[in-house]
This record gives sequence, structure tokens and C-alpha cells, in this order.
Amino acid sequence: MMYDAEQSLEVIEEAGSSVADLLQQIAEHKGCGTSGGSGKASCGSAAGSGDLAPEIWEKVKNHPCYSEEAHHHYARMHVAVAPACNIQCNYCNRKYDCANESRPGVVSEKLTPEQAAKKVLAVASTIPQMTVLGIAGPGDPLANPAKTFKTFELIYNTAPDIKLCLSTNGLMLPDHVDTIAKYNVDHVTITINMVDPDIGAQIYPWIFYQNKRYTGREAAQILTDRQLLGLEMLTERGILCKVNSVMIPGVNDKHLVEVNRAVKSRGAFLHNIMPLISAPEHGTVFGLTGQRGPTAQELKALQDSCEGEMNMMRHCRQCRADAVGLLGEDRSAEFTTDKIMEMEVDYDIDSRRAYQAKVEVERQAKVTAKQTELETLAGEMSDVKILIAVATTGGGRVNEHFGHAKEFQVYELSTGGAKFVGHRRVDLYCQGGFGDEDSLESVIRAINDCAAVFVAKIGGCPKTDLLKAGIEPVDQYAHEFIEQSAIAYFKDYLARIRSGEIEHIVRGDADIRQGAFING
Ligand code: CLF
Ligand code: SF4
Repeated sequence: MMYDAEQSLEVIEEAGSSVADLLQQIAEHKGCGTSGGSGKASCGSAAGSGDLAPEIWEKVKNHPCYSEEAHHHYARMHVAVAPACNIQCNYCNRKYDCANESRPGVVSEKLTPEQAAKKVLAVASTIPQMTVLGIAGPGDPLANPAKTFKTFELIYNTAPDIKLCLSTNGLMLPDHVDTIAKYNVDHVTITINMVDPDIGAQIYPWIFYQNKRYTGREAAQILTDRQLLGLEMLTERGILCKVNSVMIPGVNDKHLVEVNRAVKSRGAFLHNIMPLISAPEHGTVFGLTGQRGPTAQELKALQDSCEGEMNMMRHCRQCRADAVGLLGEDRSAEFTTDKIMEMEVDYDIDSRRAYQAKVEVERQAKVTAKQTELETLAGEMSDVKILIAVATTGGGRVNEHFGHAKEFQVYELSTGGAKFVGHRRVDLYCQGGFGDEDSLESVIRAINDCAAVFVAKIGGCPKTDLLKAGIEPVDQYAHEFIEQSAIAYFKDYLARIRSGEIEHIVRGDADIRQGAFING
């Protein structure tokens, strides 16, 4: 969004929170609310329904955002039909034609509902593992209800196997709950950054509601009331709700524990705490005032503390409002309006289903391999935990070369097994035949908290530098399943500690690279 001319740049007061304060506060937090809600479920774990009710499992099993496990196999797409917004967030600046920047709110093209419908069919025919259509901006979908619901109607009628998904700031949500239900939109994300209007006033300079502009505390009070009411109305109707929260150190970082309780008690299924994306070149208030985002350790500590009773999403890529593909890849350049208008689209639901059946076979093989490996960990007694970084192009396998990786997936290994805990976007190391030393430094900073990096292949030079930095390059599991390999590695790691071959060292913090992946 271009900033409104009337809007002054507020100086955001530094709340004076230090990492130590935050970690201490998190350490004291005894888990989030325990009553109400959809309950703790297994969406982040395996390709099985776990303790989920069958109707919930049906909704999440192939949704790449609602199931961490599914995101290795299934893709989503966004259509940018909703340009306007009715509030201002201090971290947002909506931009068009910005091919080099990737964060929510940035798109290359706005679409009409009819163009969007054609694009969905074109993508679904080309990428059979695309299971979810989301409308997430670049403004707020419910500030553009006619375009948003027209798009859903067109897709609902022509591609009934595609799940419909909506992401909103929640201001207008209570007014649209019935229409959301009517079009079978069974996944709704609400961005809730606060439940305290004093904190809200530091994040939202204004809202526009019922033909009137509100500012400061009053604006934040209206927003939080409407968000929480909308959340309750949706969950009462059985619509699955995810809450996104932007972690803004010194503003709402400690407060997000309270937000977690509030949304859990109102039935939210999943909580996605994301790092603030903030840089001066984005032109946002927070970017211009130098508001920093969290480090990897700060983000993980907060997510861990909220995980007690509620599923935490840790695989969000903070995608563009026109993203296409697996989370972590962007194929939107293949589907520009010019290209899709020329495409002959043959929407063949049977071949999509046949392809997805093959994906399921692979997915199940992965889960079985993990379980089998996990059984071999039984009896291991150790409180050692390590992080590893993995280069992957998807499918849950170690199948990317170190030099070609644009992100690394991070797993935490312990005697409990291998758990996905996040991802790190990096600069490409391989620059067309030679390695870029500056990029290598930034890669090392991004995975500095990891004991090892799993790759399909790696050259001699980066290997040496990684070893110097205390990160072990591991290519022995090339093309194998990630979690099975990680558990095998961890068993060996414990054995090497016991034999005195290595010493377990607690690693330091790592950088979170600003912005999500863009196809370069
Ligand atoms: Fe899109 Fe959002 Fe639906 Fe997913 S994204 S509307 S729930 S289909 Fe997903 Fe992207 Fe994160 Fe959003 S990774 S920004 S959480
Ligand atoms: Fe930007 Fe979304 Fe906030 Fe609107 S609600 S200002 S589009 S981040």
C-alpha cells in the first residue's frame, strides 16, 4: 500500500524489551489457555489423522498451511483480486509490479474475478498437487467483498475439488460470516496482533469503519472487538480458523502469549506467529523507524512457549498475494495474465485425483520410514537437542544441492524424533558456475544455530567453510526422506558423543532473512 498522504509517520516507542527479558518471560509462561478451542491436534506431525476428528482431518490433510506435513507435497495459490484495505498496519506497504520483493501485500498484477477464475483452472491443470485457492490481498479480501465472493463463486462452481481459503484483518468479518459459509470457504485466517488496544495503537495508526476514520486506542479497540467476535462466529459454524500474528520485538512480543490464550479459548485451530518483515526500502512505518524483527531464537522461543495446548504453524513463508506453488517456491511468473489468457485449459478432475493418489503413496511411504527409524531410537536416554538445516525441493526428501538452495528447512532433533521448526531463506550460493563468498557468509549466518546441513550434493569450498563455522555438511542421505535420515543422523550423533569422537556444543543464534522467496 502506498501510504496515505494524511498519515504521519509515528515514532514507535521502543518498549525496551531485551532478548533476555523475552526469554525469561517465556520461561515463566506455563503454556497457553487450556479450555475451549479445537484442542491440541496432530496437524503438525504426520500423514495420519492422529487425534483429529475425521471431519477436521478431511479439511486439513491436503492444506499446505494447515498441515506442516502436507506442505511438502501440496501447493496453494493466491489470486490478487482484493486491492483495497480498510485499516493501516505499520508493517504494510502494498506495492505492484515489484518482482524483486516478496512479502504479503506485494503483487505484480491485479485480477478481475473472471481472470482469477481462469488462472485457477490454468494452474490447477498444470500443477495437479495445487489443492487450495486463497484470497489474501494485496489489500483485505473483506474490504473488497464483491470481488472476493464473486471469485469464490466462480471457483466453487467450476473446480469443486479445490479448497477455498481466506485471509483477513477481521474488521469486517462479523458481517460476512454467512457468505463465507455459503461458498464453503472452510479455512479462514485472521491476523490478530493484539488484544490490548494500547498495544494495538502502536501497530495500527487508523482504521476505516462504518464510513468513519478512527485512530489510536479507539481504532484498536474496535478492531480487536471485531476480530474476536468474527473468530467466535466462525468457529461456532465449524469453519476452521487460523490466527496469524506478527511478532514485533518490544511492541507485542510478550503480549502474543496473551493473544494465544485469547484465540485458543475462542476455538482457533492453529496459531501462526510470524517474524516482522521490516527494512527501510519497504517504505513501511516500522521499516522507516528502524523497528527490528525477531532473531531465529526469539521467534522459536515464543512459538515453543505457546505450543503447550495449541498447534503452532512454523512453516509459513509469508507469501505474496499472488503466490503460486509449494510454500517456499514461487511459480507465479509462469501464470501471468497474458499467458493464462492464451492457455487452453482442460480441467480434468480425474487426472488431478489420479496424480494426488500417487502423491499419497509417496507420503505414506515417508511416514512409514520415519516410524520405523523412530523405533530404533527407543531406549536412547539423552536430553541433547540439535537443529539441522535441510536443502530440499519438496516431497519430504533431501534433494537439493547446497549451492542451489534458496531456503533451508530446519528440524529439531531429540530422542523424541525429528520435528520441523522453521525455514531460513538464503541467497543463492551458486552463481552460475562459481560460488559467491558473500552469499556463503549469509547462508552461515542463517543456519548458524544448526549443527549440520543436509544436502544432496556440496562442493569442496563451502564444505570447508561450513566445517570452520562448526556446521557439519552431510551428503550421505542424498534423495532419502528427511525425517528418517535426520533420526538416523541423530542416533549416530549421540553415539559419537558417547565415544568421545565429538563434543556436543550448544549453537548460537541465527539471522532471519527478511521477506519470502521469490522466483529469481
Ligand atoms: Fe493462502 Fe493463507 Fe490460505 Fe495459506 S497462505 S490464504 S492459509 S492458502 Fe500460508 Fe502463505 Fe503463510 Fe498465509 S504460507 S502467508 S499462512
Ligand atoms: Fe496491509 Fe493487510 Fe494491514 Fe491492510 S490489513 S494494511 S493489506 S497488512
